[in-house]
Amino acid sequence: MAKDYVWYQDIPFPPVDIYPELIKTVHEELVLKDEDIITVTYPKSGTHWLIEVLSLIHTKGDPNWIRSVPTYVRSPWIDTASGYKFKVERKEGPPLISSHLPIQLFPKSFFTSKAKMIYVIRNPKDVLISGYYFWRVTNLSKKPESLEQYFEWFLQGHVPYGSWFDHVRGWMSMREKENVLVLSYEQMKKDPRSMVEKICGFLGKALEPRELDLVLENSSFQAMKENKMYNLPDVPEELVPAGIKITRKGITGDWKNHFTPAQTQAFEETFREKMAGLPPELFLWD
Ligand code: PPS
Repeated sequence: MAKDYVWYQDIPFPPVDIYPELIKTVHEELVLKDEDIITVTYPKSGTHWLIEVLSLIHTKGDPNWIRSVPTYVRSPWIDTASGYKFKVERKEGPPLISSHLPIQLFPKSFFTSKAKMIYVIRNPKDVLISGYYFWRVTNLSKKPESLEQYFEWFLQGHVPYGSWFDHVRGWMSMREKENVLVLSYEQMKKDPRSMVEKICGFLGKALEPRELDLVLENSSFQAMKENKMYNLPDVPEELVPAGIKITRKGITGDWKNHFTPAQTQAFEETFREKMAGLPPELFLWD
């Protein structure tokens, strides 16, 4: 059955595999290492895609690892109980980790470490649509009854991991740091090769041209759709019914097929108010 949120410090979280004491422990006690490579996103912004790219950069394009180990084991979400366990018990392997936490609840140890973080930002209107289609058919979180309802929840921040506006504003304060790279979903779609090159530069990794081609080939939307280790393997059917995939459409601008003119106007007003003062070049979408 669908559940309500669990709340911690006024942020709503999906209630499966997440609980307030865990978030507190992750925030206060989890020690991140300088060699950690962290994917941070607001949900539905391209998290899995970036993890696939990072995994493939690690294997120099060889798809064996991504095809044999689930995404959430390769790059555990530290804000879930199972992911936290994978992270603290992991003895070897690449130091990839993931999180959807807002900045104020992120492990404190990060802010004095040299761990590298990549934050992916996506057009929040598309984030809203992607989230609506995911949460309404899964039993991982509070289920919206209609897009109208979810639209209201989104503007209020009553959706998993809270307000998009607060999440992005919070993390954008780190964008000039040497160990933080901000990417956009839209840029990744437009020019994935340049994005992979940028990530390699940031991580100090070099790929041969053929290896770069393999990274791109194996992280394409189609390749990811077909990768059984990517689309929530092993998650019980009562939580994620068969056939539901993270890879839904993988396009930019799907919001245009859904928003009414009144919703577009209301959304843009909220955006202007909440994101005032941030440079417009951070928000490269239409
Ligand atoms: S989650 O559940 O919060 O971790 O979801 P997340 O991975 O952040 O985002 C899911 C959306 O990313 C799209 N996606 C991709 N787009 C383009 N190319 C590739 N390779 C790719 N992989 C995943 C996915 O389809 C979801 O967006 P929507 O709009 O729902 O299709």
